[in-house]
Amino acid sequence: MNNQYKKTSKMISLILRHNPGYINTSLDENGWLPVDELIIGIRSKGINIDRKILKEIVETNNKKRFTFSDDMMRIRANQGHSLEVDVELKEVEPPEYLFHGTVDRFMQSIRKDGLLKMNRQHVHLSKDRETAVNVGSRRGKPVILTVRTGEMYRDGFSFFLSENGVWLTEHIQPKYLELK
Ligand code: HQG
Repeated sequence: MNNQYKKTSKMISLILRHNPGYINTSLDENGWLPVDELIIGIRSKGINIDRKILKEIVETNNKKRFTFSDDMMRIRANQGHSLEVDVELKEVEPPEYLFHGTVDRFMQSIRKDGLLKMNRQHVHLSKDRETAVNVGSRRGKPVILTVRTGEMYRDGFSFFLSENGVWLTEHIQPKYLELK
């Protein structure tokens, strides 16, 4: 993806996950925004975009962050919201272990309170270590936590798998973390 597309993609993440007010609009309760409104809003920020470019950005997005409705009239982010929207996540039985990437400076608090969703709607987990390394690396030297998700599921906790393969849950108590 070229730099201009990357910049536009970040703006779309901001609008569809956190702040549609940035382009004076709002999402519906399921997180959808009319495609035309998004295009007009992005253009108002001086960025060149049309349906074809938007489709290309959605298709080439490295994490498949966005989805069009079947009729291509609306668009939403698959996960990662801080806004309270219901993206109709599928509840799924998780594998025995999932991973979370963080950094050492948060570990004292994580040992005490477990993993919290902080500003987002869920705690984010990945099925492979490599993804967790990338997530943690956004903040510094990554610390990778292994979560006993199978045990959590058997204890009655719910897990969701987003359209783009991110595992989500409400909270992870410290007792489910493999801590040395
Ligand atoms: C930490 C990106 C202190 C947590 C990524 C994380 C991911 C605690 C931060 C997605 C804590 C929250 C999500 C506690 C958790 N005390 N710190 N008790 N519990 N934390 O960004 O998982 O590019 O909301 O470890 O790739 O880092 O946006 O979550 O460091 O998939 O699509 O609090 O965002 O994807 O940070 O990242 P975030 P995350 P996108």
